[in-house]
Amino acid sequence: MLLAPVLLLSCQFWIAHSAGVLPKISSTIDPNTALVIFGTRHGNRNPYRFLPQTPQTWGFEGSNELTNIGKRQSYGLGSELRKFIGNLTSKNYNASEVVYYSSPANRCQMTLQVLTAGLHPPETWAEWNKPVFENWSPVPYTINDAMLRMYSVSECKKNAVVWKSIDNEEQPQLKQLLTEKAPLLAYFEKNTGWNMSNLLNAQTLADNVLEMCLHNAPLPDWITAPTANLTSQELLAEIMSFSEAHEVACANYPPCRDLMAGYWLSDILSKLNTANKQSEVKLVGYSSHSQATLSIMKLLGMNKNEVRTSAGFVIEFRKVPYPSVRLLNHDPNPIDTHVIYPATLVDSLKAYQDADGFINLATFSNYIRPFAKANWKSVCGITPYASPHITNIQTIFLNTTIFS
Ligand SMILES: *[C@@H]1O[C@H](CO)[C@@H](O)[C@H](O)[C@H]1NC(C)=O
Ligand SMILES: *[C@@H]1O[C@H](CO)[C@@H](O)[C@H](O)[C@H]1NC(C)=O
Ligand SMILES: *[C@@H]1O[C@H](CO)[C@@H](O)[C@H](O)[C@H]1NC(C)=O
Ligand SMILES: *[C@@H]1O[C@H](CO)[C@@H](O)[C@H](O)[C@H]1NC(C)=O
Ligand SMILES: CC(=O)N[C@H]1CO[C@H](CO)[C@@H](O)[C@@H]1O
Repeated sequence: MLLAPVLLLSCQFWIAHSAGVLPKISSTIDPNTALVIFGTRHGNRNPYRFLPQTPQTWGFEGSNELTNIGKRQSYGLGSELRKFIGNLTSKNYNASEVVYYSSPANRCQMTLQVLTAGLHPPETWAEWNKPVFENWSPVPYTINDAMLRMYSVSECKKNAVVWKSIDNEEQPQLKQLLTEKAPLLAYFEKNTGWNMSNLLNAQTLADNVLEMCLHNAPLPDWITAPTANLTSQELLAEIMSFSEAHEVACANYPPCRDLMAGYWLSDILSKLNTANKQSEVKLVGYSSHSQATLSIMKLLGMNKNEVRTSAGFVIEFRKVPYPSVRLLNHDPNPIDTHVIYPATLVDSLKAYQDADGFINLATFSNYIRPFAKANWKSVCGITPYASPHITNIQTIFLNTTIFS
């Protein structure tokens, strides 16, 4: 029992510091920025599967659904984006100025809904029911499965190909985890009854423990008073290290990374090109999952190894003094507060940043263009006249589809 308060503290400490040292203050938008594009992973969500005996005090939304913490994170992102863009767009929703896209998954749509509530508090003519909805008005968005949730597009034959070595734990980093952490995984397996030779189960354990920490729920005895030869704090950190193992492995594996984010990347490239000509659109937003969001951040040339819930990227585009883009990260810190800050770029792009951190649009476009795949059907192996008798592949990557 003595351990519990200490562990609770370390739980909180882990949450507060899990994103590393984040800047306290967000970057300021460039005065010449004409278009802002952002992408985000959905906010905090429930695990795919609950540990036995849980949830008792949390998890009522159901498996994989957005939690209240996820709503707060996403609202925090929307509010911070509004502070960042200032009057680049009106606060009221204006259909000519802003465009939003979401994965069909409930958690992504709900993320975008609360995010736009933070971005678009209605004023004057847009107010409609002030007593009940003082600061909220509906904001529409487009659902795009292939762009933002490619991993579950059943007619994309390529999914089964690129996910196979991940689902089978054959990617080097997954194999290494299974070998190096074998005693630990055996300890998890003994206490959860879940087969830990499938690392998705270790991820699900990490997701459960994270929710327990966030909700101040009691942790199981085998974590607070471990019989394994490590302290409860060490065990907690070890469990958390399995978070999103498969999604990170995908983003590190070029065939998977490119399939998850190539079509999305082509949309961003096209938005930048349109803005460089003439466009009324000033803000574009996307709500997606970890494998696509981490993958696209890598394709955009950002140095990034994980993307937490409600975290992602921001791109500023300006035409003056010359067409150029600047890349930023956004991260929750850890729940209601959100911070937007400069991205660390890969060396080959870093060399082209000017004093403000902007890169010539032509240089940047040349860097990303090889990965941008507007024709996703062709990338997926869908031939124009093929008959649709391919639905049985759906089951092959079912295990991948339930996570994000
Ligand atoms: C927008 O904000 C900037 C900076 O705060 C200010 O200089 C500018 O006048 C504002 N523009 C409009 C149309 O309100
Ligand atoms: C909506 O945005 C467009 C394009 O910027 C602008 O012309 C129009 O005046 C805006 N509408 C309102 C009501 O602000
Ligand atoms: C216990 O310690 C031994 C020796 O340091 C180590 O090899 C083993 O992996 C540890 N067990 C667990 C469950 O971490
Ligand atoms: C766990 O899963 C692996 C691979 O699917 C299987 O070989 C092994 O027998 C399973 N272990 C148990 C205890 O069911
Ligand atoms: C390897 C593995 O865990 N396969 C599982 C995939 O999902 C189905 C149903 O959800 C399970 O029955 C399999 O065991």
